Amino acid sequence: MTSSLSTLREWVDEVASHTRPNDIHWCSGSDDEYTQLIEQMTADGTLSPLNQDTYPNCYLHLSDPTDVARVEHLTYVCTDSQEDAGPNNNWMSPSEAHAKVDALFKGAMRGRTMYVIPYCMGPIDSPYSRCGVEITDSAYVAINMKLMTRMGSAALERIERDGVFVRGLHSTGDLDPERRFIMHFPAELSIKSIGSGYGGNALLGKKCHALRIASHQARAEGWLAEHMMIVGLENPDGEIHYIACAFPSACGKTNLAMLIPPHSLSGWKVHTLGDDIAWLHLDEEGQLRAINPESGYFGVVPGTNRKTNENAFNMICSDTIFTNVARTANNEPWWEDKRVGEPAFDWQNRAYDGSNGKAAHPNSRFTVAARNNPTYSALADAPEGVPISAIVFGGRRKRVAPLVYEAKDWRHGVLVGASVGSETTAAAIGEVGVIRRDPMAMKPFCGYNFADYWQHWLSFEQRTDKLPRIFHVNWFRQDDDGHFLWPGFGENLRVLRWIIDRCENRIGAKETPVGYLPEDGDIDVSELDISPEVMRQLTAIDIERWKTENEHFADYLDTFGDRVPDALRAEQRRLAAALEAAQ
Ligand code: SAT
Ligand code: MN
Repeated sequence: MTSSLSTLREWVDEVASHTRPNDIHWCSGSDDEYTQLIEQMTADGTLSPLNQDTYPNCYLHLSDPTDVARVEHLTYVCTDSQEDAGPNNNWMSPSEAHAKVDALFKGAMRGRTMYVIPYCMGPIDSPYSRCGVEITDSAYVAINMKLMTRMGSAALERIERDGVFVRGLHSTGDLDPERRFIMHFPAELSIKSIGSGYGGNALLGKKCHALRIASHQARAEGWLAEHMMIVGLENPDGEIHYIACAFPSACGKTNLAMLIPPHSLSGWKVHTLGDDIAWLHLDEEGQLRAINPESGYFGVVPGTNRKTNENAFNMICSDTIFTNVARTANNEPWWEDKRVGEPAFDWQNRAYDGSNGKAAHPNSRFTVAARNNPTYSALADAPEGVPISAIVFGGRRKRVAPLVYEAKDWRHGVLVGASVGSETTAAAIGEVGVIRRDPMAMKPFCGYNFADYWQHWLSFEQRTDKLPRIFHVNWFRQDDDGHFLWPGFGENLRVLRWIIDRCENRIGAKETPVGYLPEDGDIDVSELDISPEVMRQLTAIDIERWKTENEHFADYLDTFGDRVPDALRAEQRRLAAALEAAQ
């Protein structure tokens, strides 16, 4: 046995003797194993089959009602020095964190099966991919990991070749929020998560490994691990551009990644690479290339309908695990704004009569293999990934941020990314709808000090002259009555088309203090019921609001002290001066 596999076995033995499971199951990742786990979970009640005639191979899992989203306040980055974790993370010293959770893990798997899940993040034969092993006592985690990652024997073989893997230890514990912690140990390449069975808290390949631990590795190794979807857009001439977009959780990355072109752009084709995470590397020619480390989607269900995302709507009619949705009388899954059927039971399995709030939890989710997506790109499995033409940041903003603008250069683009603000959503526990700073949409996911992270972003400028252009979009602008000004969803392709035309130097732009904006008429709105006045509103810059925004951002930078890169501060001051001069 090679050293990495013997290290793995030793670790598994060590965990078993501490957590005391009834038995140990090494996941092979086979389809038979998946079917068997589903049968077992159906028998013990953790899953219930949905209507198998209309939703074949679809199942419903209802979580504990206190365990429905990521818990950012219980998520820690454990580095020797608190400064290295930065003000953007909760911090605990590694020794204290280990002691705290190890006490909770003691005997935690008694009476349960321990699953050992080897997985690969990224195409199995890509030099950019990285492996991990998650040990968990949750069969729900095992079946989700099968859909979300390349899991099982092939990953184990790669671990043997690589000699390294990220260790993730997970137990649902007793689900008591008082005994729930998600701990990251970047220097040890390890994660310990206890007390939650939900999504990003428990599927450790996702945010814990592919973002928090990977961002730390990426900094040391010269690449980027980002909260970005990746999509290829093919115009009627067959020219494809790949773009990577970073938006906070539940702001439409999945919808954008699989959008359906509107009628007036019906010659366009969409190729989905990923909906949540991108790993970006410079190749030998200095071109930035992206892979999606995941192989499935863990998407927000409410709001998915034939109009907003027909591809997703159809995709989740088979082979899907639903979490915390409601059910109709004939046992079909139901959610708010599904626009077909009526809820009979809510997400807590209570008869639904409208008096208990929403029928589906606002953060209810579907898990489905990416291959089920009708617009799945064949290149999603390409070891070399895809070349990125544009990076797009965005948030959910009623005001301030226009529909789209382009950064003046890479350095300014880093400022644009670092200053992203967004209204909070149901994807994390906490108040919904308040504006918070969410740099690069990585606030909950950057495994180290944001100041160092911005410096890392800035450093790419010295390494190549082929960097992609950087843009910012906002699909969520509202008028004074609270109506959305932009229709969003498939219509967003109109904006992406402008972005591609900019990348190809095919179209001019209006220079403003905040960056380049579309000239009147340059975003094609044919067949849309949207007046020139509304388009002007969507592409207008309110200098006073921007000044306030930029001042808030300067205050935010101050919270990172001396570690903030000078170049970023200089960009912030340049913007302040440009806004002043524009008055
Ligand atoms: O819960 S997850 O982190 O997996 C989903 C999300 O918040 O983006
Ligand atoms: Mn996400």
